[in-house]
Amino acid sequence: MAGAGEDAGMDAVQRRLMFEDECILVDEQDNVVGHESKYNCHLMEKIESENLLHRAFSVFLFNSKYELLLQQRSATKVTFPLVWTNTCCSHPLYRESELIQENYLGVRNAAQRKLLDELGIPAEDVPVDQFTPLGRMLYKAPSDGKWGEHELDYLLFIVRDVKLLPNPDEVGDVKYVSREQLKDLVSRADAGEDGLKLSPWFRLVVDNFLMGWWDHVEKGTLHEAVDMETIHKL
Ligand code: DMA
Ligand code: MN
Repeated sequence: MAGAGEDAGMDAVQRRLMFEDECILVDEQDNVVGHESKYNCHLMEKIESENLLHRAFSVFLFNSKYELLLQQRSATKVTFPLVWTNTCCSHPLYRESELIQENYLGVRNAAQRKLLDELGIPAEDVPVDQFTPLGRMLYKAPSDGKWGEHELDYLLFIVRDVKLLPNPDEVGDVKYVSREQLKDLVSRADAGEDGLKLSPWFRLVVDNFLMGWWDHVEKGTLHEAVDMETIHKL
């Protein structure tokens, strides 16, 4: 099924990451149970036949005006190209620095790595201790026939003004949005406006958590919203 020939059209940068990145496999309680290539972790056929579930993170970065930074994924992404989504998403990798469970340091390190890689945000603008892990959600979402996600996703919030230099291999466009602008974007995506799509995981966060958490961002009370005990199965 997944012969190399079928991937002939895959972007070279994204292909390299598909085989270089080794994702962390977890069970539904988020215990580490192994590791597997990013490629295999995102093949729907493997996800279904081997029930592969991997660890991921989603960063929501707000500026000091409490606007949320969104990114449009590049056209060359293998999964969910061109969709609009939260600031930055990826996977902690199966390596010592990103497996550290204490205070979620592994996930924080991965988030700092990918904010630089995708958006050119210098590490000093996003110190690892400035992320607030708010919760975890488990979801499955097909991208197209072949590819998809099945993730246990750490939701990390951070409020910082940052320097940005988006990497065109990863990011098509970026913009900061107010709540009203986000609501408008969601309505337009729901109405099927041409070319405007939101990622399924961002949509789950918008529908289940985001507006309440945004209140906490504005009031400076994010710590009150933290629930790292529950794994929300959505
Ligand atoms: C994967 O993001 C993580 C989530 C929460 C969807 P991604 O496809 O952007 O990962 P990467 O940037 O590593 O390709
Ligand atoms: Mn994934």
